[in-house]
Amino acid sequence: MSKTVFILNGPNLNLLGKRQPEIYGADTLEDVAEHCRTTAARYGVTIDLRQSNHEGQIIDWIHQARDEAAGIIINPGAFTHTSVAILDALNAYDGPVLEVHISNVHKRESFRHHSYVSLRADGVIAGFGVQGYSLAVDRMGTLLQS
Ligand code: CA2
Repeated sequence: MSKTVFILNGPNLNLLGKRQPEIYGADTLEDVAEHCRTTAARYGVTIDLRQSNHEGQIIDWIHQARDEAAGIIINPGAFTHTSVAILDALNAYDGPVLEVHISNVHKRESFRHHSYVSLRADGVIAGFGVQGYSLAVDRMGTLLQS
């Protein structure tokens, strides 16, 4: 049976491709899902991409991943910088975790420089635009092969 990777997206990322293209680009989350599926197919991996504006929903999905996902790729949006609860949920997950940010958070306001999720993430990608998701899938495919 093929391995499933959850790609979890936090608040406001449903607006991807619809607002602020100068920061986040023109691709929608559906475009991102399609690119990720193309990359994942090379590794025989299935992608399950989800987005929520609600912290508790993201935590429930991380718990679900304990039984259903071989790895998690997460862009927690603004929860990156605030959520100890998401960090705690990820700490209870055994598989590889990769953190993605579309923008280069280190080039932006100082409150975006700290990430709670990075304390758990096995790798972090920032500032590669939405291509960062496909790069993370590539890395996840490699990690799941070994
Ligand atoms: O760069 C990233 O991927 C972020 O995780 C995006 C978050 C931001 O709070 C983080 O600091 C960095 C914001 C997501 C908002 O997404 C939008 C997309 C299109 C239009 C408006 C918002």
